[in-house]
Amino acid sequence: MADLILHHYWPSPFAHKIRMAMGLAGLPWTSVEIPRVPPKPLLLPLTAGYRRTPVLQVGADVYCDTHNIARALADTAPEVGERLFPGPSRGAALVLAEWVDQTLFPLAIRAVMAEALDTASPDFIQDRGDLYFGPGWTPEGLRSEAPGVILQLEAALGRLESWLAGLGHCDYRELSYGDVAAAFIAWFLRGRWSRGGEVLRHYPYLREVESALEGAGQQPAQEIAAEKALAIAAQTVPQASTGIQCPSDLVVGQSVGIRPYVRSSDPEVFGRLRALTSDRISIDHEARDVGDVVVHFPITGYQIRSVD
Ligand SMILES: N[C@@H](CCC(=O)N[C@@H](CS)C(=O)NCC(=O)O)C(=O)O
Repeated sequence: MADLILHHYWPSPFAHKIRMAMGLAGLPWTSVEIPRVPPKPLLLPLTAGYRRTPVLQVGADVYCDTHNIARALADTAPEVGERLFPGPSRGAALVLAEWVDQTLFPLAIRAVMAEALDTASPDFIQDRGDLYFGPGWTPEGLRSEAPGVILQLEAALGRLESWLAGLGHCDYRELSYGDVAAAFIAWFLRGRWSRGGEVLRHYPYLREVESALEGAGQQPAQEIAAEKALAIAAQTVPQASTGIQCPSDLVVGQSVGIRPYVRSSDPEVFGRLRALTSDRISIDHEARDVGDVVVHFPITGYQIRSVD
């Protein structure tokens, strides 16, 4: 198997989730550090314009979004899949991970950003506000909603705690990707929100999962420059198969547009459909410096349309 190259920056909570997942899976990985804000000229040729973090590159196959990346990691070998999703834990882990990202993270990012309004650079605030809250958001609105958001955040953390309390883990009897998906929120709140440490004291099961995964996967096997990662893509042939494997009107070779199904400033990404399954869409993309690559997105959380 080609090296697992993670395009990321260290403070990214979603990248932290994938670093922990690779640690739990026992997978060595290669680090490429990318900028925290656009422009990202050495990332976008690989992703057809998708700008979020992290992105996993395996040769000339490029996986966007952590849910998609987690499944790609699990598919690298049966024993890796078993470490990420032991026994029957896969369904619970993926459902919990999606709930964390769709319900808990939007509350956490609001609490963190409301506080960061006073300290972070205006450019960073504008970029992240547009990305996470969509057009029309205002700093005043974010600030005035913060107390209610924090109440919701604590209620959601309580719900997560009651899930973990059942078995001490997300599911089954060992750590799984579901625990990784819970731990990254704790890592984010503790590190980026002044009240994080105090609030987390009320959730001992979440803290236990957080400490069980502390440090997991945070040491890359090697670090390479982004230029080298592009050259690796250019020298490699994509491995992704071709075909439509679920009921759909879409056909191989047609143009499609893909963008996150949330109010945000994310650009739509375009490409020629190469493969479609019930949980992944793969497009052919060609760009200078990388040649032909295949970019993979998950289906849930993304809106796909035909643009022919
Ligand atoms: N649904 C995406 C969300 C990823 C995401 O929002 N990542 C943040 C960083 S933690 C991001 O992209 N921030 C803007 C950027 O890096 O340009 C996933 O699961 O990968």
